[in-house]
Amino acid sequence: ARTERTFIAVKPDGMNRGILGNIISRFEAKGYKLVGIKTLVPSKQLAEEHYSALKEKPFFKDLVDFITSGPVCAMVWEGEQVVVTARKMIGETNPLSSAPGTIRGDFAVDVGRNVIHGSDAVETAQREISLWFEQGELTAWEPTSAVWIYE
Ligand code: DAT
Ligand code: MG
Repeated sequence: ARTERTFIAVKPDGMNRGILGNIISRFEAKGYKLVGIKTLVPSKQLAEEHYSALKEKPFFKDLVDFITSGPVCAMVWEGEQVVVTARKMIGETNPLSSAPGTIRGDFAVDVGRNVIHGSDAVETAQREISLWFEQGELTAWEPTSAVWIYE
């Protein structure tokens, strides 16, 4: 379970607002391991595939337009129960419902500008990681801190 991985993406609002470093710091400080990171402006095809489960939603077009409107920082983080824990760290989908101390609770107001994406389940994470990253872009490594994070 220490090798569970999740897909995290800081959206164009988070990039433009200069909070990428703060967000990365939270996952690092928690004890999770960064195994993949890159910036890109996603293509419409990638965005539509990423959000394909939402294609019937009324906000789908706005969502795709927004995520393709600027840079995204795509990341893969690894660790014990990282999928569900990252979702807790991110907060509720609607930032006005997100608790203070969560990323959306601290940095966002509108649901359409909620700063960050995180996979909602282990299977979703595997799908999203393979959609956004090639296998060779992911780095298996053992931080020297591991013995101080896991007993
Ligand atoms: P999450 O990003 O918390 O997993 P989701 O998968 O339900 O939420 O939706 C993906 C994104 O779509 C979400 O981050 C913001 C947007 N979105 C969701 N619900 C919305 C709504 N009711 N109105 C506008 N945008 C919405
Ligand atoms: Mg989702």
